[in-house]
Amino acid sequence: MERTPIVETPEHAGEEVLIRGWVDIRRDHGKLVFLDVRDRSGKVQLVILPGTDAAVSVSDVRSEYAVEIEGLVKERPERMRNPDLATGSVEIEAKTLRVLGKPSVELPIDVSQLDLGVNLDTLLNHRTLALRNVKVRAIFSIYSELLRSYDEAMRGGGFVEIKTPKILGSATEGGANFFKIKYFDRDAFLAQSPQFYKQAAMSAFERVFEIGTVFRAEPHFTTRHVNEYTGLDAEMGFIDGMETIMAELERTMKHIFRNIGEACEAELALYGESVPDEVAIPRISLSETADILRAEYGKELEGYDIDAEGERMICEYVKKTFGSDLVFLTRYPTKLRPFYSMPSSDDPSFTETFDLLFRGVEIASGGQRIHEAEMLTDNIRMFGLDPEDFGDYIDIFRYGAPPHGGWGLGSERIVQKLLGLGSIKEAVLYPRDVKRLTP
Ligand code: AMO
Repeated sequence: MERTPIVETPEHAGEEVLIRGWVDIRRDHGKLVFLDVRDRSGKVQLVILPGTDAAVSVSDVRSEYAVEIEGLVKERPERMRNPDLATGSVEIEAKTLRVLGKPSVELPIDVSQLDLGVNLDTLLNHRTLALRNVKVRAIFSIYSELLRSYDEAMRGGGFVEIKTPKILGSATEGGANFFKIKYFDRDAFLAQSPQFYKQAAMSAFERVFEIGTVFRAEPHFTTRHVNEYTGLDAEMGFIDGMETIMAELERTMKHIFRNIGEACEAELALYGESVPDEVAIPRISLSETADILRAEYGKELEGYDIDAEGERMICEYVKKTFGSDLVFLTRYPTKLRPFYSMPSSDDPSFTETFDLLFRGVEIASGGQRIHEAEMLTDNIRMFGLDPEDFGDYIDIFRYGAPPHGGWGLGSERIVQKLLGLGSIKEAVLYPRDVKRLTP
């Protein structure tokens, strides 16, 4: 008999089916045994009657056994239906039950509960098992839809997908947040962004995107940093200015949220969350932001350096004033942005750069880049760096490059804020932080 996905069992009422899945939970009622069995499509209740073949083989079956069952799909009386389950209208009367795989240890956590009720460390220590929990799985179903939608939005905009090297001969953007590794008989560095390579690829393909691993040696213990994350990057040429880039990112975010809203309704409902309303994303300059924070919250932005609290405040203000969960903050001071950022033509102490904030947290950084070799060389010097160390990078512009720019978007932060997760680590399958390298 062919396997029937559990979610389709109601279509087979009155027929025999074969299902495979994990035992979620076992309940014994006198001589009757009930099993909730789940597969990747859903969950259904099984009843095992005394005297059947299944009654013999079910004797030692417990939670998380992998099983195969043949049985009769029976309609349940109206009053006994479970409206929360797609399969709540049926029950399967098992005839045979075969154990395909079984736990050989006491399970450290009970994954059949809707809420696991364990702290973050326990959750991550038992990650592989925790992933079987319905709410934990929902995070990664949404994550999967996010990756697919980003890809779709980018291709739809004429962007070519690229993969850039993650083992580098020098630290990409300077700074101290890179990991040094042994590379045969010399040192190498793990890429802390695809920045230079995506600009190089832009100079040939005009529009490129990458979904890739980013390594950051940041010794932070925060709810929004991990040391390895997945960046959603883009770079585009022939722009009119940074507005072209923001418009493209806005289109992309709307596409992502629309898709997640449609494809992941059940997963969002488990968290009582929904995707942001589709309204225009406001653009507010850092100097306007400083005025707003001073007037509304009595907070001063020293040197326009906005901290996590300021980001939360401006998001709260934008939500109540414009009804938007997202906001672009623009024109960051030159000294707070990387050396490749394009200075604003009316005031070179500011740059044509932006951050995109979502529900209180920065999810993307981007901007227009310097595309002239001479200006870039001067800027590198101005930042106290040696142009000799950036020869390959400056070459991109020696060969002729158009006005361009792009963004780096943190995938895990999007999911964290979308579901209201306490820590970004809940949105990473196997997170890496200062202390954690396993599992
Ligand atoms: P930036 O360093 O701001 O910009 O990174 C871009 C986005 O990546 C995410 N992010 C992180 N997520 C999790 N853990 C971390 N430690 C972490 N650090 C950053 C954030 C952030 O907004 N090259 C530029 C981008 C560009 O201009 O194209 C860059 O890397 O969501």
